[in-house]
Amino acid sequence: MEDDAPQEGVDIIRRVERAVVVGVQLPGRTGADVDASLDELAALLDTAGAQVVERVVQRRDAPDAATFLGGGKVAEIADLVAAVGADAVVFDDDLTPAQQRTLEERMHQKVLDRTIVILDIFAQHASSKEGKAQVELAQLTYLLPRLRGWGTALSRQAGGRAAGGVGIGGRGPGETQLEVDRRRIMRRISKLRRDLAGYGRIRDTKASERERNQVQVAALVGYTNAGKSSLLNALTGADVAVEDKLFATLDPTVRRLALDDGREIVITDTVGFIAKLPHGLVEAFTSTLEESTRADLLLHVVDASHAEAESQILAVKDVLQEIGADQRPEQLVLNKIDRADRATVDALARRLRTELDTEPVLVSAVTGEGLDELTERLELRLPSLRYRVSGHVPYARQDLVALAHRRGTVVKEGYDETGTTLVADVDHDAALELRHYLDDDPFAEEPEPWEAG
Ligand SMILES: Nc1nc2c(ncn2[C@@H]2O[C@H](COP(=O)(O)OP(=O)(O)OP(=O)(O)O)[C@@H](O)[C@H]2O)c(=O)[nH]1
Ligand SMILES: [Mg+2]
Repeated sequence: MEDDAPQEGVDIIRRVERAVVVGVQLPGRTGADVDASLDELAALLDTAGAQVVERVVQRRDAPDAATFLGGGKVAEIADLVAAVGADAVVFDDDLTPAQQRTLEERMHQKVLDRTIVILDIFAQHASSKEGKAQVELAQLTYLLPRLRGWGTALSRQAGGRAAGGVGIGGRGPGETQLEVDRRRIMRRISKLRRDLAGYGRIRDTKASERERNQVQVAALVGYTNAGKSSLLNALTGADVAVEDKLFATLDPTVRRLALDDGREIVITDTVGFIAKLPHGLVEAFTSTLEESTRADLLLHVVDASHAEAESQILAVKDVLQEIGADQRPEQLVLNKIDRADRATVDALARRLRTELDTEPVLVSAVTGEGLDELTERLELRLPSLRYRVSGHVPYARQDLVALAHRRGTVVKEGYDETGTTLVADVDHDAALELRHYLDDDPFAEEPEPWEAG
């Protein structure tokens, strides 16, 4: 029973106000790379409600196995933390549980890494039941190997009542508190995995309904804050919350869009990606992200006004590969062109053309510039012969058989006394014209196209 209790996320960052951030410049990374990544960490902390008071960068050939940084640097940061009155040290790279523990001992202050910051933002923004379960799963997976260092206060908070109410008879003979906590958290993790599998099945059902109705899906994907939700709103008149914050959207939204050729398609908006996206989060959000692996077209939205636009594109491609969506057809959309100067955007588009062999569309979700071109591109890139129809066309309407040949692929054709039996793959409009002679109405579950228009 207790495992069903509603859970609150671990709010580590909300109790951090002033952070010192630490980056390491490893071979192959420039100082500018590290700076850009620290800028992003600062934005993440800001979104999470904490402020960066000091930055430290160390150049190293490799991270130190025990303390990530060198011993001298660790002592220096400990002094700095005391001097500026910081209440946490946040590393831009992931620390192992042992490194984290050692660093906390040496610096006498809370030590966090990028992953826990991202997890915390997700915890603050999750609103649906599924989203909350996904975040909690990711948090507990992160926490489990760190129980020893962070002590029971945190583990109880993270496991909520699952890890909490151990006072009364919770502990078996000879078990340490740590073992009890670990066991309870593992039980909670199994429960969350089961729940999430259930949500996944509901999603499967909806997706296969769409497949049966032959509705095509374009999925908005991209770096966090690129303007995915803004584009969804601009294209479909949806009212998804838009914010100049990272990871504003966690719950997927699905909206219909009528194309000029009469087709109705579906556009989905989902959680954004980021460089060094914690693996546990990807795993926890698999079912949400699978929405993109199924899409007929990925609309990869890029903030063209961002100095790191290109590395963000590559980071998104990495995540797409991780979730198995890298083979989907992809359309790059350079957004926020109202904010960038034209020469910069054109240069970016040119590089993408030569380096990635792709033709980006330039848009602004705010001014509406380029949106017509984007819908045209959607028409072009969504395969149009989506309707497998079969039926019997009377001889008086042989013009329709001709139409099927002209505008589609006829798979099977036969003749009897009254007309032609036909199986064909056709586009939307041809299916509409053939409609009354078909065995099954391909539009049965869609709104009447002329009403929707
Ligand atoms: N100037 C300008 N700002 C934009 C444009 N599109 C989005 N924005 C702004 O960029 C910020 C992020 O927009 P969102 O639509 O929330 O971005 P998102 O990709 O959905 O972000 P997450 O859901 O957080 O991953 C907001 O402040 C938007 O107002 C645009 O074309 N031009
Ligand atoms: Mg969004």
